[in-house]
Amino acid sequence: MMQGKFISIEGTEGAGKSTALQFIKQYLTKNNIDVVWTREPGGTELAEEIRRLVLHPMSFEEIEPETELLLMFAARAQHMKKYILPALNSGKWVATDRFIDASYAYQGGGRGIAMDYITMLDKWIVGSTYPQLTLLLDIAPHQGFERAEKRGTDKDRIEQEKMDFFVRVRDVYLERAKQDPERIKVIDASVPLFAVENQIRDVLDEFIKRR
Ligand code: T5A
Repeated sequence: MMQGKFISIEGTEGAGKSTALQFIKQYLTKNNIDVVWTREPGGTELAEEIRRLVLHPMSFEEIEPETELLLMFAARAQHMKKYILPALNSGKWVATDRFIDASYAYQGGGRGIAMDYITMLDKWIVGSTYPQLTLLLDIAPHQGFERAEKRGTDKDRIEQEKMDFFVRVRDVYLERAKQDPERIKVIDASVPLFAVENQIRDVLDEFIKRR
């Protein structure tokens, strides 16, 4: 069966993922690559409902870290089977705004859930369908926050966390990049947009050469 390529984009809040995605879309389209776009949590109708539940809950009941983790993986299970795998199996490229690394960073780093539990779910739900390339947009949390503030949109439940939460999130992302430098490419997202795009272009050029 023909297999497409799988790319994920990660980063802490306000790192510029959505902005970078626009650039990546244009880059891949220019290179005649048939790519589909998606995001996590979300990507299917049901997974988007879970996203709303976890990021914008209607209830004031506090969501336990374990519940949050399992909801992320419930959404991911649906997303994998209904969207990602069929697209990859039909030879399409898939680019997702966040994926598995976010669970390690946010629920592991941010919430302090033992990594072994996350690894267990990872092996079960993601298995070998790992992105071949992950662009990690790295920025100091306070700078990301300033950018997100300027955007002026309402904060979701996770965005309302305190700064030290996002410091832990960033630490886990960077640690994972250190452990898997072949897959996770760290992009310095603190610089002006054109300089971020230059770094992304270099990584994508290299990735396309290897495909
Ligand atoms: N989550 C997700 C988990 O906890 N576990 C999981 O397993 C998964 C999958 C999802 C949330 O879910 C959590 C993580 C998240 O909290 P999300 O939709 O990914 O949320 O949204 P956020 O991370 O909140 O992303 P944001 O939309 O807030 O930020 P972006 O997309 O990183 O930033 P963007 O592109 O909107 O840029 C922010 C502002 O900065 C400007 C932009 O114009 C914009 O105004 N900007 C720049 N300014 C100057 N220089 C640059 N280089 C700039 N790049 C962008």
